[in-house]
Amino acid sequence: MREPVDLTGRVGHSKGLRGDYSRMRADYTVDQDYATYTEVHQRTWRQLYARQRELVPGRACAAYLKALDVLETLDYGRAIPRFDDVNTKLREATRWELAPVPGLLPDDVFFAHLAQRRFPTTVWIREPEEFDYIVEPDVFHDFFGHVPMIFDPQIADYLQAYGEGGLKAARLGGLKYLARLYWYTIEFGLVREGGEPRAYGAGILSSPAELRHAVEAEGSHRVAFDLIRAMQTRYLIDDFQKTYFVIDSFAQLFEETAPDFSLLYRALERLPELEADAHLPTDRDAGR
Ligand code: HBI
Ligand code: FE
Repeated sequence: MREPVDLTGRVGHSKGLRGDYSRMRADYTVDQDYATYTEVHQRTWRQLYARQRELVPGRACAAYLKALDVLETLDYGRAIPRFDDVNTKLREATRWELAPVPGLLPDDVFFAHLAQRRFPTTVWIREPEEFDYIVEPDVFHDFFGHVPMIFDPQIADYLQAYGEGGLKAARLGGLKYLARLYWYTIEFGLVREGGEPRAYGAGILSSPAELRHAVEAEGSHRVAFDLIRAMQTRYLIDDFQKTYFVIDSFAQLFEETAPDFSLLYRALERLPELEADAHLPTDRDAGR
């Protein structure tokens, strides 16, 4: 049994956040109190799942679809998943587990969990009137968007390395660069498969409209992944992304982000920040 993440609770962290942080443990985890899900919550899950499940073939990457097949042996689409059931499969696949949390965590807490191969996963689900859009990640965003990707060994190792790097970045003043890297890969990343862009980012995979916009729309700005370019580029949290970075493989992502980032942060301090919709002559177009 790994020692629990030893982090002092933050006073005031949860101000304005949606979840119930009042009963969380020192490491910000809570119990998934399955009995608290109502029939309305379960119906919301089934409807969100059914709609998105139709859209992912031909748009999500192969690793995602392969993991969804495994998860659907747990009747994944029929009801809000039980952490224990999914953790049994996930541990088997990549030695990761999901940690039930009330919602967004402070960066350093989030990184500490990732560094120990634990993915903080929100326990609450959106209300029916939020069916098409929520600001904070809910159980559908996490379980439908993130969880299948953690079944891929390369992504699993990248996420752990990202967590370790995050703890270091916090000390080196590199947090905002690392947050952009997370955003343009784990949340909104595309990977090229058979010459075509396919989604591996959870924010794309869990959104019906953005899945089409990112993967198929003619006008979307898709550029070949470039670590510095991604870390320089601001991102939008309440609209489709203006730029999508396309990797050739998860191995490429893992290898390009393996080196120590300390020197990178110092170089980035001297480079201009780029707007989300910037188009540079050096951008290698990653087409349709
Ligand atoms: N907390 N629960 C949760 N889930 C996230 O995806 C998350 C987070 N805290 C911070 C965060 N993501 C991003 O700022 C990362 O860049 C660290
Ligand atoms: Fe997310």
